[in-house]
Amino acid sequence: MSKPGSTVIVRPLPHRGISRQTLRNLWLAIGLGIVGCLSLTASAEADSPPNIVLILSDDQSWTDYGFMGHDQIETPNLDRLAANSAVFKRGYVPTALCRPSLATLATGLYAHQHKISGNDPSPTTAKKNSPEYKELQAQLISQIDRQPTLPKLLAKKGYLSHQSGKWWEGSFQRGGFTHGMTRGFPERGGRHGDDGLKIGREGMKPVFDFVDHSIEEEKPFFLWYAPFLPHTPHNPPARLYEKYKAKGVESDFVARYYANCEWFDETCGQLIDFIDERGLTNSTVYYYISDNGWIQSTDTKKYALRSKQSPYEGGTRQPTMISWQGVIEPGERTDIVSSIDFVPTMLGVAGAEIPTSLPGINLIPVARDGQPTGREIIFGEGCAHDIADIEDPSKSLLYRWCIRGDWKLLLTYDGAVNRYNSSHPRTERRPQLFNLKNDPHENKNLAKANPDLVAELVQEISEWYPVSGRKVLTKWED
Ligand SMILES: [Ca+2]
Repeated sequence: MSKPGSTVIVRPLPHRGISRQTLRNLWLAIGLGIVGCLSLTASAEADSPPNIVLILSDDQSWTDYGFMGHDQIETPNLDRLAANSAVFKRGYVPTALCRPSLATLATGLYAHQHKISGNDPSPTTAKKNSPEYKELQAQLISQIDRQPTLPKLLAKKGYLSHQSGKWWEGSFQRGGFTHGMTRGFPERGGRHGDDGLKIGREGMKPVFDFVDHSIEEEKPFFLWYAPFLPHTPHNPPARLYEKYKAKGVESDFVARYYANCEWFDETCGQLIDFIDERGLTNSTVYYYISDNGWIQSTDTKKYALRSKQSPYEGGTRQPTMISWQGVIEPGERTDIVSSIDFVPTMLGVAGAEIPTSLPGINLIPVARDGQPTGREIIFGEGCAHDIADIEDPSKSLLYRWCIRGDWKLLLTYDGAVNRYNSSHPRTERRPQLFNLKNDPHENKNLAKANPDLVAELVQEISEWYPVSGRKVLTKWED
């Protein structure tokens, strides 16, 4: 946002008692750069940076939205958000599993860095519910204490922050939230959210009360809105289930999942409308993503292969939206982005320093007006649901992948799986190379025909970070 030259310090007025139109015009002026030759360090110097709302879906495939072209699932509220957003249809999460994916959003780090690489300590290392196992659970949560999480960093800029929905790292305070719903491990039901999981499914009051509290306190706020939706249980209101049956969805399991997607969308609409009714739309930045994919099995409650937990697109691809009315020009962006960008982007929004140790980038310039990101490649990794060694994620390493342009290379490792073996058949141990433009569902492995490209991308993955002690095939072998 800033250019060389004389600096004008822009100080948006406190939230209460200002004209919304004034604020809107101010951000509009900043966004469009129509303030002549004067430079602006708007958020960096602002007394009151914008509010931040993370809307985090849980277990939803990249295809399953109206704005992504689904022909049956209705998501009118997220479609409305998309119409007001920079939409990155080629967004990704680096891991396709709830807990590591959420930890990445909280820390801005990859799983091998924050070390919360799976959902649970492996029950093969200590019997579940034994004192030894509880000790491992506590050890895993303690990883979050070592990280300067986004709520902690935003607190330094005067933000209040609220956790609702999914949260695995103990109580909300452990993540640095000032307010929240989850009591967390070792409390009963504290594995992944306890009371937090009521949000959306049982109303929005805790979030709305927190927003009003922040207005009262005249402080900017950060909302972690991560409802347990469309995640199982797929128990939607009957009106929604019947709607999808009436549309001709044959499988009851699929109809329930589709209905849960719309149920989730309804709660997003309630949140967006509430913020608008409070006059905060133009002083609020929205970031939208899902933590991992889900492809509903047609004849069981479970997910199909190549979705949740998987390094294929059905697990990792996630449309990503950033909305900041008056600043960000809505429209599609073709850049490939990753959820590792969430933390640096929001630190930039808040005018906070972005630690150079973070692997992601601030997406506001590309979101605002399409400036190139300068990044040509993104990376991801998949570790087992059950963590074999809390201090050494490589013991559970199953996959690493990268995407450069239209090409994706996927490498398969021999880390310990423990439970969920059926989610990781690993029937192809050789490199897998896909052209995502021609083959978005990764049906045709082109590795054999393109050895040079495979070697180049293997080199990129090796340089991302070294792995030792794991077997991996990096060349095609007949
Ligand atoms: Ca999930």
